[in-house]
Amino acid sequence: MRTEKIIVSSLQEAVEELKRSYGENAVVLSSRVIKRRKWWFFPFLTTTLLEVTIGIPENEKDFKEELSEKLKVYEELQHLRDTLSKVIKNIQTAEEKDQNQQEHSEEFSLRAQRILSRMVYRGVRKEIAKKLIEEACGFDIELGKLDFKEDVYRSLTDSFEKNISVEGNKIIEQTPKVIVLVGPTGVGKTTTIAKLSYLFKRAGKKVGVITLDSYRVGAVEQLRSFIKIMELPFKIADSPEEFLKGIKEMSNRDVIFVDTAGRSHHDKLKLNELKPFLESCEASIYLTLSANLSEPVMYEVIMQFSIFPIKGLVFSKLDETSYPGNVINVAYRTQLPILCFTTGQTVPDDIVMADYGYITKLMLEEKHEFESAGNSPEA
Ligand SMILES: Nc1nc2c(ncn2[C@@H]2O[C@H](COP(=O)(O)OP(=O)(O)O)[C@@H](O)[C@H]2O)c(=O)[nH]1
Ligand SMILES: [Mg+2]
Repeated sequence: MRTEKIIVSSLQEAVEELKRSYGENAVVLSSRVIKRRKWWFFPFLTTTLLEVTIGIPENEKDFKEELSEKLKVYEELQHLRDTLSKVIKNIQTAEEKDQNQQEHSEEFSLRAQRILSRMVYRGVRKEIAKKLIEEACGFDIELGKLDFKEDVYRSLTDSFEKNISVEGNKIIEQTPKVIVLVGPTGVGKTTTIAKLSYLFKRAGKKVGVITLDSYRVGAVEQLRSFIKIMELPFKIADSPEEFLKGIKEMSNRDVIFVDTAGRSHHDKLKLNELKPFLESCEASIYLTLSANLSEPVMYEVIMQFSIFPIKGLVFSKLDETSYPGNVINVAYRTQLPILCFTTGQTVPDDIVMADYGYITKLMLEEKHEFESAGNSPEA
């Protein structure tokens, strides 16, 4: 730190001068009062001033400039990175689109090619997307190519109907007596049971709920509070006997939802513990898969849970993925019917009973809105 002396008339002036001439980091080290003659020929007339010693950090100016230069570089780098990632994404999309469209330009009409590449971009495997589009199309003599039989939405919905199975709302009409949700921890089983209970109750069904999840702290309370609001009978069971007793007590109900502990799909022993519960009644068992899992992981979970007779699938957390094509691939390949989709954390709103219109919307819309299907989107 180097020092300098300045003469000022007040400390206030010293501080102002300091800031103005030496920057924010200069400091007052000391000060002393001095007398100065006003005019040389009247030596007895003096004025009182302050001599202030200030300390100025060495290379302060250089350091600040360097820092601001560096920050500028970082900002530019960040900007460049953002731009690059956008560009790469666009190039990939554009390349994929071009490739898909070129590959199929002989076979499909332009609008069919466009929908095909959109589906592939959204995660549907190319061979599955192609099969689905082919079924949605007929041969157009004028074009000399395959084109959608009707409007895009209608044609694609028909094709999904032929290739994928859904339970949808019909399960509310012909409800099985016992519906069980199994699946990995945290996938959304308990939340989904609460949503389903509401939907079935709203449709006039007598609903009961049993939970086998007495392991996790708070798990029972979470469900109990939903069920209490809905004024539904609720039981906790931790042995097959208690479970059967609960089922018996609720025999006047149209449907009993059974929530299970979210056990790790790697944990075979604990999965096996569930078996005697479920074998003791004729339960319809649905496996809950989070839509944001990768396709191979979904198959792995299905394999692990296939110690149970899985009747169908629930896809949760659809709101957490931009690539719902996974869901189509898994439903197409396993031919397991989809019971419902869940689309957020809010009970009871964030659920859609699976239907073909909704699946079509998932594929066609750039940003899918999560309300139940009904209106056909522009494609
Ligand atoms: N984003 C999102 N979160 C969900 C959804 N369903 C459940 N969750 C959240 O996932 C977490 C675990 O849910 P829970 O029902 O306790 O899972 P469980 O362990 O399978 O019973 C909670 O924070 C839920 O709010 C969904 O559809 N979307
Ligand atoms: Mg739970």
